[in-house]
Amino acid sequence: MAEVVDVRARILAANEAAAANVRARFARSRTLVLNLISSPGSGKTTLLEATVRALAGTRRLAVIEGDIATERDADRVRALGVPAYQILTGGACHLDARQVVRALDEARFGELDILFIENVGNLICPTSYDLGEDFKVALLSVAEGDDKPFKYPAIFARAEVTVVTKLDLLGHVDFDLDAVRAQVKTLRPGGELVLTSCRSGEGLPAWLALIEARLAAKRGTPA
Ligand SMILES: Nc1nc2c(ncn2[C@@H]2O[C@H](COP(=O)(O)OP(=O)(O)OP(=O)(O)O)[C@@H](O)[C@H]2O)c(=O)[nH]1
Ligand SMILES: [Mg+2]
Repeated sequence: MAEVVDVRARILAANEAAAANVRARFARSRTLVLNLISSPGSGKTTLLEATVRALAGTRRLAVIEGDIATERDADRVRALGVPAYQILTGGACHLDARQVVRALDEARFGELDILFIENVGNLICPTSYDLGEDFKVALLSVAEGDDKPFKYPAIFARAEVTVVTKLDLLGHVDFDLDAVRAQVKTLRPGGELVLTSCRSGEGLPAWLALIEARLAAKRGTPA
């Protein structure tokens, strides 16, 4: 048991060192880095597609995709003319910062305003791994149930921003938005909650404004 704890501590220490490397690179360039985390199918890539469509004309963007298999998500982003690097974890249920360092070294994105990292679809494992991001974004679709923040508290406590997705489906499922609001507020007082639908476009202006405000804050310029 002591050995298991030791190995886990060493893995996390190596991850922390790599995360510090990522953070230092992007502190110099004042690039905003987001780490998107949710269960499979909550709409991470769809939100990224909408986001890069809106921002690519004015911002230098790149995306790192994490999946256990296939280049599908990276291909969806590339189809929009934005560079994307696909990390294949070969079965691992989360990205770690060493993979992000390797991806950055290989991808050579050049100067960026915003880097989006889409983690492997999983609400649990990615939570413990700092990737050197400025902040984590937890996504929760209305089809997943309104009890999820309290059932998976760690991610909703660590994410500065929670995005509720697929709002257009609200009439078809039992999902109490106020209950989710209350749970997120308990787990992350002061955290931000954004309600979106990529189908109707609802909430996307608020999401984009949040990103621009964070970028301005990182650069010390007015939003
Ligand atoms: N109705 C509706 N469907 C959506 C919305 N956003 C995403 N979807 C659908 O949800 C499914 C999964 O979306 P993805 O964006 O691939 O989800 P993901 O979180 O990236 O999935 P993984 O990468 O596999 O974890 C797709 O069929 C999308 O079309 C939305 O706002 N409304
Ligand atoms: Mg995806």
